[in-house]
Amino acid sequence: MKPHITYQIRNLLILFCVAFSYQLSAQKSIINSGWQFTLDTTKTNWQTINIPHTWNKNDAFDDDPGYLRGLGFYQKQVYVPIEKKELIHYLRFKGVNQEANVYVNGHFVGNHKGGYTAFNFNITEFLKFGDYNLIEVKVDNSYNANIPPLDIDFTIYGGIYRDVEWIAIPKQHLTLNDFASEGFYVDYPNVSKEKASVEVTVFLDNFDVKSATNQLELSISDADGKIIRTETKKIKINANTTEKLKIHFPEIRNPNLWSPEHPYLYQLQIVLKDKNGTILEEKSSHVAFRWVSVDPNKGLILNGEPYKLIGVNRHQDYEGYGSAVPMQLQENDIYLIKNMGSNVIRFAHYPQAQELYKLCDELGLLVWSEIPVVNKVTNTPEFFETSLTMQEEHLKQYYNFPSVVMFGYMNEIFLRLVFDRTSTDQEKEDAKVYSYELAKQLEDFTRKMAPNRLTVMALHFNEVYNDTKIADLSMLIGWNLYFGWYNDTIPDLGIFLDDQHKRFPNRSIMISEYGPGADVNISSTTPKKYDYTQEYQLILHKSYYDQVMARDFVVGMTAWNFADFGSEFRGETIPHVNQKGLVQYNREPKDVYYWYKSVLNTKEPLLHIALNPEHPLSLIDEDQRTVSIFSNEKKAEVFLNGELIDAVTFIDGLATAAIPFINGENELKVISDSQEETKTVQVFKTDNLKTAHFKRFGINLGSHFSFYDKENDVTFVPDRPYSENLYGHFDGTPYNITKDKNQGIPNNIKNTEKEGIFQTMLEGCTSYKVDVPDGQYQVTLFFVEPQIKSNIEMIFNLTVEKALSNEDSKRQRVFDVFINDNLIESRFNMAKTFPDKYGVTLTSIVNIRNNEGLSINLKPIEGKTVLSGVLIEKKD
Ligand code: GCB
Repeated sequence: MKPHITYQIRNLLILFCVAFSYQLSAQKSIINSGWQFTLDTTKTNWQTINIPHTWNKNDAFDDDPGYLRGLGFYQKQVYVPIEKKELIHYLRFKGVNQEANVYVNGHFVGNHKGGYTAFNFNITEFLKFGDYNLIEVKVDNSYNANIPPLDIDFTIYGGIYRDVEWIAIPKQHLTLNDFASEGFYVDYPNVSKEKASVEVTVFLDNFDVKSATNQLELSISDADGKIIRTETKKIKINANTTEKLKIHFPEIRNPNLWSPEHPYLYQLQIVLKDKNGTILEEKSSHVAFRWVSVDPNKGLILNGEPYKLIGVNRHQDYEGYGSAVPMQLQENDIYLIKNMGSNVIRFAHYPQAQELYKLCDELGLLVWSEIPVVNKVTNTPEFFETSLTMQEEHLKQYYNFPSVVMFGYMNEIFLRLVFDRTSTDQEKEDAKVYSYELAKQLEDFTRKMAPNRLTVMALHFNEVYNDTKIADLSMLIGWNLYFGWYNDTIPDLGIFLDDQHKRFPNRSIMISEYGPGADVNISSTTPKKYDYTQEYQLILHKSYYDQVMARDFVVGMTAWNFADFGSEFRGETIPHVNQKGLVQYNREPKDVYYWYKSVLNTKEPLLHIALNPEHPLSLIDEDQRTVSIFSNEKKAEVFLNGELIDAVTFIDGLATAAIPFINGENELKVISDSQEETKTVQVFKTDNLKTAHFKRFGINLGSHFSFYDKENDVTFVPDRPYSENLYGHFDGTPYNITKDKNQGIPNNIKNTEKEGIFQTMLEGCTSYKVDVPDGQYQVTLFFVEPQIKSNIEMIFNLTVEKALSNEDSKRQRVFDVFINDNLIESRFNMAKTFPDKYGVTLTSIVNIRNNEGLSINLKPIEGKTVLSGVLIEKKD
């Protein structure tokens, strides 16, 4: 008996202690694991998933146009022990795209609109203690005219894609009800080199039915952890009320100033205690001393000195994950951005994970943060209210990150208006008025709520922003400028900037977006506008950098975009992806990333040869190939296959060397002052195909660029007019190639990942010749019907383009296909056979004899012929 009683007492004691400790301190758990999820509205077919989660990570990239925008259901059982009855319980959702309805045990708890800010719900009254509790979340990512963003160039991935937290907290605590903020706000009434002051405003909730006396202890420590300031406040909070407290710290003399080069952080600690001195809750925040302003002539002024902003925009999605990206990968982005030498990030077009802002504080990156009111406004009280609430959440949730220097609220708000072909003139005028009205409300609200930040708005290249005077609202204007891509030419940038500065001398401006699309598989020795080559990307970025650096009045520039990102309807050379990234969708750098790094990051030595060892090079009738080398050092020596061939000097991070590659394997080595890099590439080099040895030879018809085809491990060479002993066309013209666009057809080509070959083509070619040696070959011809109307044509288009008429889209082209006089396809008619733009290949085995070479003849019966590519594989 005795031991039994002892056990009972011991157990009771344990229970008591546990219950006691539950009552005393706040607990936060991340409840991401093991949710049930279904898309089925009958709420069956549940599958077990973990958060972060999105239901669009695959369907936004497949061949079917569109992606699921609708309802998704999540549920989870959570056991809440009886001992937690005395606590207040909150669910915190850090990001649910885009509308959430939350239920606990069947009771409706709350609704939240907007996919990029956090929200908290107090669920205490719905809980069963000592029992399982069913949490249900209905998520909707359908188009909703009352929730921004409406119409955009990025995929709206549906789902609970950021952490879910369960917060169990004593009855007195820093409020969780102030737009899901931390319940306190750090301000800096004045900061200078000599002194800095800190003021903290805290909101305390008392959920008890009786008043409580609490103690609030605040301290500031320096970067070594030494406490340099403390303040203590006793406070009585009445039952069921919220109390506001302002705490001023005595000035700090000679503060360590924060900047990207010197990201010195102090730490604020807030401890809430009950009247017995027991800790109820602890919170902390970075504290950093810096001051920022803008000057229309000198640009940004940071801590009293002009400071040029050079950096990137960032979208949050990632190859293979959609928006549900593990935090580690997201944080790596911030390291990559910092290592490139950036000093600024624009989190476009929406607030991103708070962890990233924390890292920007720590690493030293100035931040522009904004809400997704993009391209268009709906003129309803609901849209206005949702936008303002979103901005309130945004400002309050991100207020305490000292890296945030700019708060934005709108991007290219007249984009749709300018390309709108259906509204009446009056409707368009009205849109200008109500969009301005929302901008004014958001601007005033932002200035009031965040008085020490710069307000900012991004505009697209159009006079409407000046005419409506919307461009005069914010303290800083960001122009999204695509000269050399959507508009005009690269040097037009400077002309535009000078003109704006002259006409609006009191305005502070920066370039908030710029950049061309680029595909690492596409390359050219003669890069052209809108061709997706990495070479053109480099030319454009380099020139923009020079033009911005030459103008003191320009605050700076943020490249569009740090990484390629998902935009479902885009028909780029990688469909569904916007390819303007400095790094690829999987974050592997493109060449231009290294160039930026060589100019901007002077701390780490860098040397990079712009050659991908996995891509074989084809040099046809080309003695040497110019290769770019990036370095932040001064000089380097270049060796080919062990022999010194050149000595180069780096100017603005770049040197080029003409390399006389030989046929076969080549080892290119570059040695600079402190580093060396070697790249080994396979080269197919010939000036006479008849005597050349190759396994595969590919030609990209109708195009000036080469395309690396991973599947066949061959680089398709650019097209050319026929010359003897080589290859080329006798007639035909490149389809849809203009001086401004060199992509061919801007569409997803179904059934293939070789858009780089299919999108460009020769039209009207009847005769093509390749002078291969005698032998047996497998010959594959690549075709697509360019005029079949895709279900969704390129709808995000910043140029006014004629849509295909139905007549055009039905037009048929019928032709016979011959290889060396053998009819291999009769009455070939893709419009008749395929409902959409399919990548179609015809493959035949061909014997070449008597030195006759390979001839491809296309005989038109109706309309003009088309041919996109040729692949020749040696069989014997
Ligand atoms: C813009 C938009 C951005 C687009 C970008 C583009 O001006 O602000 O959302 O993604 O252009 O790539 O066209």
